[in-house]
Amino acid sequence: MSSPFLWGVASAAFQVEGALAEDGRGPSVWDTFAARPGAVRDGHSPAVACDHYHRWQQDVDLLDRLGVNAYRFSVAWPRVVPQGTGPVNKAGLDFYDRLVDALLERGITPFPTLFHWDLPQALEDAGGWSSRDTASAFADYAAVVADRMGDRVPRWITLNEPVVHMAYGHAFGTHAPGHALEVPGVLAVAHHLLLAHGLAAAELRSRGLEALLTNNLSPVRGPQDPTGADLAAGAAYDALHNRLFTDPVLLGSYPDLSAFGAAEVPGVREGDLGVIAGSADGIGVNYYNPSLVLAPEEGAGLPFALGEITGVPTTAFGWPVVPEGLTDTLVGLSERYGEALPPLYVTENGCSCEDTVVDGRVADPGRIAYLESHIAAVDAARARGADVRGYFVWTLTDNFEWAEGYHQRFGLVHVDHETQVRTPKDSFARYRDIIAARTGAPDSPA
Ligand code: GBH
Repeated sequence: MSSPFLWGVASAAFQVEGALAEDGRGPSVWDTFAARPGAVRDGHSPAVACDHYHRWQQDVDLLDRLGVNAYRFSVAWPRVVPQGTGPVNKAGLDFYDRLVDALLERGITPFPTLFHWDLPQALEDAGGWSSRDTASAFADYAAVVADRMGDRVPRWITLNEPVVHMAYGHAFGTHAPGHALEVPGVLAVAHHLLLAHGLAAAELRSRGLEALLTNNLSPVRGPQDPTGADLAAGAAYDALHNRLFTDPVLLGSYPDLSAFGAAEVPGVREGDLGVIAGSADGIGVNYYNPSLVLAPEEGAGLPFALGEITGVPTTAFGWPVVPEGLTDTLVGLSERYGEALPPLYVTENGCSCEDTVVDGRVADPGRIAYLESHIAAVDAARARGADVRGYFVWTLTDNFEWAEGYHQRFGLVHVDHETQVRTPKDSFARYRDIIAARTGAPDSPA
C-alpha cells in the first residue's frame, strides 16, 4: 500500500518557541541579530514568540482539531547542541522527543527540519557558513538527533531554503547573521550549506532514514516582450535562485554562474560533489510567488533586476498571488530533472493576510482563496505527472516573521501576542474541511 498524501502545516522553531534561554538552549544567530537596533521592524522581540515551548500541547491539540496527518516543525540546533559542537543538551532533545510522541499518539506524522536558520552563535563566531567546519558540525548534530528519534521518525528535512538564508542572511544582510558578502564569498556559503546537507544525508541514510532538502523556488516571469538581455537576466536569476541548491543535489554539478562573475564556486574540494550528488530522497518545495526578472541597469551589481508583477492580487506582505506559478514549479522540476527527481513535497505555501475580527470570529477570506487556488494548482501539477506526496500550509499560528516581527500574520490560527490566546480563523475551518473531504476519498487529484 502506498503511503497516504500528507496534508499538513509547517512551522519553525525560532518563529514559535520563545524560551530562548531555557533548559540549556544556547544563543543562535537570530537571538543576536534580532537584538540589533533596526534589524526587526519596530524592534519586535522573539523572546516569547508564540510561547510554543510551554504551550506545545495546546498547539498539538490544534493540529488534532485541524485533522492534519503530518506536521512540519524544526529542531533548534542550539537547544540540542548549545555551542554547535561538543556537549549535547539532553533537555533540548527531550522537548522534541515529547513532541514527536504526542504527534504520533494522534496519528500525525512528524516531519522535522534540522536547520531553519537558527545557527548556534558559537559556530557563527567561528566563521559560520563561511567555514567548512560548520558543515561537519551540522552532520554531527544531525546524527545526534537521528539517534534519539530515528526509531519513530523515518523522514527528515536537512535545510530550509538555503538560498534565502544565503541571500538574505549573507548578502543583503536583512536576516541573521546580517552579512553583506559579495560573490564569490557568498558562493562559499552556498557550497558549505550544500556540503552540510550532503554530509547530514549520509548520516541519516546510514541509519535507514530518508533525507530531504527544502528549497524556496520562484518561477521566472519576464516582461511581455522580452529582449535578449531580459532572457539572459532570467537565466541568471534562475541559476542562482532555483538551481544553485538543486542541480548539485540532483545532477551532481553547479549551474553556470558565469553571469555573476564566478568562474567557479570557491571552497569545492575533491569529492565534495560526490557527497552532494544524489543526496536527496525527496525535494521540499516552498512556494510563495513567481519573480518578474528584467535586464539590469548598466553597471548594476547583479546580472538581473526584479520587477513588480502587476494585475494580480497581492498579499498583506505585498507578494503577488499567482497560483499557476506553483503548477509551473512542480511540473518544471519533473521536466528538468526527469528520472533524477525524487518525490516532491510542497513543504510551505501560504500568505500573510489582514484579519478582520467579526463577533469574535477571525475572518480571512484572502487566505481561504489563496489556499484553495494553490491546492488546485498542486492537483493540476499531479494531473500533469508531477509526483507530489504532500502539501503543508505555512503556518499553524501567527508567529515571529523574521525581520517583519509580528507584523505579518501567516497563521490559520490567530495569536494575540499579548495574551497568547489562540483563535482559529475561518481558514482553519476551511482547511479542516478540505482535508476531511480529501483524506476520506481515494488518494488522487480531484
Ligand atoms: C519562508 O521564506 C520561510 O521558510 C518561513 O520561515 C517564513 O516565515 C515564510 O516563508 C513566510 O515569509 O518580493 O514579492 O517577490 C519565504 C521566503 C523570500 C518568499 C521573499 C517570498 C519575495 C516575495 N520569501 N520572497 S516578492
